Amino acid sequence: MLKGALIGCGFFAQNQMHAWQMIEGVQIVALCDMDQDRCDRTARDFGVARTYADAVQMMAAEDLDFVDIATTVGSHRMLVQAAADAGLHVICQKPFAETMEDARAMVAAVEGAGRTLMVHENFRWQSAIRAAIATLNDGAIGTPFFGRVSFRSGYDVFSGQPYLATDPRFIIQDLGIHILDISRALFGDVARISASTTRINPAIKGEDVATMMLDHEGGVTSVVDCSYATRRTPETFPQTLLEIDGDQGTLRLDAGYRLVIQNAAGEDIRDVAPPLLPWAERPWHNIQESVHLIQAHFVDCLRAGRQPETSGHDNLKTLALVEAAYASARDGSRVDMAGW
Ligand code: NAD
Ligand code: 89V
Repeated sequence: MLKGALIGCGFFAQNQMHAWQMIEGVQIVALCDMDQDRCDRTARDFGVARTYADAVQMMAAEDLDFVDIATTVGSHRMLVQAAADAGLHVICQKPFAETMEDARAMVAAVEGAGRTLMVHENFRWQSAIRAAIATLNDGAIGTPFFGRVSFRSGYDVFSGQPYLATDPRFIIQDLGIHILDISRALFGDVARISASTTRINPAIKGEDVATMMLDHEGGVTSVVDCSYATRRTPETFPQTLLEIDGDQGTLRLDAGYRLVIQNAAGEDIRDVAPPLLPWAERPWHNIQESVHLIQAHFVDCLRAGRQPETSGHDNLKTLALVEAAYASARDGSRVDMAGW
């Protein structure tokens, strides 16, 4: 039995607790949150016996294999370092770090302790995105040369996650990070990026629209476009839509989880909608299912002693794109990723 502890019992951690309960051979034996009420409520809801206000005390007192860090980004470096010092494996929520320096330090700390570090970068684990990746890798449209990876919505994310309205960085750091990571999962690593951003919603501090252009090392050009200022019907939150051109066909992931493949064989339309897990709620069920899939992957990797697909090391490349996109939006440059 793998024994874990959850740190941070807030808005999103409830999904993580539901998902841990679905995975055989794993038990969350302790919870930690500085907010006693949240911690107690989560302990009651999920039948966890022991709670702590201090993560370092918890790691010292409990016999753990891993910690699941579900706090917001400001606390990640301290908590990951403490977990490495305690010799524990780590799964940590995105955004992994606020700076590349923090991210590299965390990767080095866990690697130095000989443990596994995975970033909870779950969007590439959504079943519709997995279906698109598999179709592309099967060669159904030949060699891709263009991709559009698009997330446009008017959904009110601020009521569930109020901190998103007050952070000077919003859409690239919170949501764009997922969409950039999907582009990497589809088309590989990136040689250059440029970005422009704007803020439409006057009630928030950061940017809520970002349009980015990526030159991938393998030759694909992708456009990654994100907006939380888009009033559309039907509202597609939280779907990522795709349009990919290859030298032998096209692939689209349309609204409603409809995967459309056109090639010399004709047109193939597949329903790739995620299942509605018993504890999930529309429209979040897409994200909620990916939480189960990514946590199951973490456990598989621990058991097999292999690196997770979205390891801390891998996530440095996604984080570098976030930083480079902000730099490009600030000064109008096209950023060469070689230096990052
Ligand atoms: P939240 O503010 O609701 O919850 C965070 C909790 O962590 C709070 O209860 C807080 O008291 C606790 N906390 C903070 N620092 C702590 C510390 N040092 N020790 C113990 N407890 C501490 O935040 P949230 O909306 O649940 O977001 C958490 C993280 O999850 C964020 O990084 C966010 O970006 C991410 N998130 C990811 C997804 C996804 O799909 N991957 C979706 C939503 C949120
Ligand atoms: O996944 C996230 O980090 C969320 C959301 C999808 C709502 O942007 O903040």
